[in-house]
Amino acid sequence: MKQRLLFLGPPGAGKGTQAERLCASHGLMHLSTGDLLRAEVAASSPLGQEAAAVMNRGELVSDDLVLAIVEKQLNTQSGGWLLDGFPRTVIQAEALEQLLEQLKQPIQAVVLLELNDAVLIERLLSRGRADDNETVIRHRLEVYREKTAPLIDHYRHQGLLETVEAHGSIEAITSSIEAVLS
Ligand code: B4P
Repeated sequence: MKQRLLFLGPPGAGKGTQAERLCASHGLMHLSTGDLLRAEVAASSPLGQEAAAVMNRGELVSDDLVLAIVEKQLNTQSGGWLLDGFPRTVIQAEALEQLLEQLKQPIQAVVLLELNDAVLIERLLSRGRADDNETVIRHRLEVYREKTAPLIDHYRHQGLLETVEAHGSIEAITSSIEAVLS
């Protein structure tokens, strides 16, 4: 299976859920910018205090802050990895490409998890995280369309994009992802 991967998709598509399963069974490092930011928030670090308010409004944390976190993690990694929820803007994608060029570790595939808004909203409301109320969720979907969705064409043009329908059981979706990455 391919070893250097990105997961792209709207909030609630199941990026975190699928990334955890795939990394556990294929020995990849799971790098979730959402999880890393939530850990900073839980630790009440200066970075976490800055990120908490932004995340609870459904906005994106600044590119500089997220890039610093990712760079630190990738610099210490020699095996395969899966970036979950990063990049989320064209600026983050371009910075990532530069970093990976230096590390001589190009991306091998980008998996886009696709799901309609009604199911996304239903899933997030039942997850019930601090940033999961309906007003904030709708705003996160708008931010996704405006800032993250342009990355779909960006990676399609590079011939890296694989699209997976993210509706159905968790196990069936994992199998579909493994099939496009084999
Ligand atoms: P993330 O932590 O990345 O989370 P997400 O996009 O909301 O959810 P994900 O798609 O991972 O869904 P999950 O598996 O949990 O982002 C949170 C915030 O962090 C952002 O809004 C932003 O503020 C900040 N952030 C993160 N990265 C950033 C970056 N690069 N730049 C700037 N800001 C950044 O699944 C959702 C729910 O569905 C779960 O309850 C799950 O159990 C359920 N589920 C999953 N698959 C299912 C299935 N097949 N059937 C039924 N339920 C399912």
